[in-house]
Amino acid sequence: DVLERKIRLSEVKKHGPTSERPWVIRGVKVYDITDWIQGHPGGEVILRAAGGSVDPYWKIFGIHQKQEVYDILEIYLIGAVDPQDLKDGAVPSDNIEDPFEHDPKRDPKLHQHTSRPCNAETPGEALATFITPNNVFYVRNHMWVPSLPPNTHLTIELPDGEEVTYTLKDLKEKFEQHTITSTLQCSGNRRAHMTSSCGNTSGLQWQVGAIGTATWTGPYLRDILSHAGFPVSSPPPDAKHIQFLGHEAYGASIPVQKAISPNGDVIIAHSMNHQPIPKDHGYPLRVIVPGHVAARSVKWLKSIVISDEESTSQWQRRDYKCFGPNEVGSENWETAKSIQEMPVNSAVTSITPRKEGGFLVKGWAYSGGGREIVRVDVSTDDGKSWNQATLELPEANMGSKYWAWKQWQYNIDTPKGGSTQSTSTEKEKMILAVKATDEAYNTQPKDFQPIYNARGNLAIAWHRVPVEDAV
Ligand code: MTE
Ligand code: MO
Repeated sequence: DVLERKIRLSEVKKHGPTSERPWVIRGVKVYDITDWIQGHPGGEVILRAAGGSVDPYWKIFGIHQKQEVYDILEIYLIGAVDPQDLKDGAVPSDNIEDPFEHDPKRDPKLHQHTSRPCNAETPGEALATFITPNNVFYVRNHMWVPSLPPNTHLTIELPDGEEVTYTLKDLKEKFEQHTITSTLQCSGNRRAHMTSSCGNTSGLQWQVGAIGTATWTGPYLRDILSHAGFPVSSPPPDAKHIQFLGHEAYGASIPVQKAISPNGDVIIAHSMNHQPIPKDHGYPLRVIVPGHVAARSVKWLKSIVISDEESTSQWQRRDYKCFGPNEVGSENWETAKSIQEMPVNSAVTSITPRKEGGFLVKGWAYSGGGREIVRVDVSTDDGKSWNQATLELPEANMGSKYWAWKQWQYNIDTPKGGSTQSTSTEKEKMILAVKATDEAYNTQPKDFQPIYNARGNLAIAWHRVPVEDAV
């Protein structure tokens, strides 16, 4: 019986991520995963746990809490942890690595949905400014925050398999630097609104703050690819996707056209609002794909692969796709398109009573693909009549297209004029509704039901708010 082999924790520790034969512990059993790494669906991420317990990592990925996964692992069983090293029959917790040990402290003003991994949205006040300050920029982490030295390397893998590596210094000094202002929005922004209209969606219940705008600085990806030897003006036909891999194992990809287009403005950023990118947002390097869903703007960027296929990560092949309202449990993940450019969306972020009566309403509006917001319509009777909000026109260098949101304002005068406080019945009647239109004249649907999808992605119906909810 293999379990008769007793293995000391100190011995397991020697079989860490860089050893020739990496081992992991699950419960009190020890496994040699060397031959599994190639076949592990999550790739090399499992090495993060090598030399110690895999349990805290597998807790993060619910996908592992299945018998079939445990059965696979059982193939690689080599022994049990020596009872001398156990406490109450388990590996003592001070011997178990905490995946989140390098996570930074977060600003208490962020509205946290989860802390491990950190998922936190930008508070209303911070959504009212064109540039979102770094400390309150929303955080969407699928895993832990990797701790990286300032001079990590970025590797580019060309279609023929050749690799070219750049240091951060190279990226800052060998290439022309570009600064562009771009919005990032999570595909799940406003999911909570879809849930309250339709009853049920799975995923983080974001309100209106999984969006933000920052100024990003770094070289163009196009220039780096070209320098590495990729013919950006005449790409070979089998070079179809640019895959990005993060240091903690997150991965995603974009079509090659977006990466090489002189109007794509894809940046390998080292600065966010003229500061080194904060840890939560990808320190020291992240890709910024303006106009696309933020899921493609991979943080803690480790490598870039030019490929004939999309990234094989679950974040490319599964999570960020959309389906018809009836396709619940019958989703065809193979044929559905990955979300790339974002559709038009808008939201109310604050309703403030004015001294002179009435209310000042503020919000944002954004569309993907560099399509500028051209109009925001506001109704105070749930869509029977409409007026236009005032759009703010900030001065910002967005590069070749309109990559940022627009802030808007709208004044609601007190119904029937005069009184400082509207009566409660007047307020009850007042349902504020907002919709935006982009330069392609795309606009938002009225209701969530026809765009319902079980994952709650792309929640873009009119934002409707009873004014009595004003804060
Ligand atoms: N990159 C890595 N490496 N890991 C991640 O978890 N999350 C993605 C994207 N890039 C993610 C990532 C998603 S879904 C979003 S919405 C944005 O990063 C969030 O970026 P932010 O945290 O800087 O706001
Ligand atoms: Mo996201």
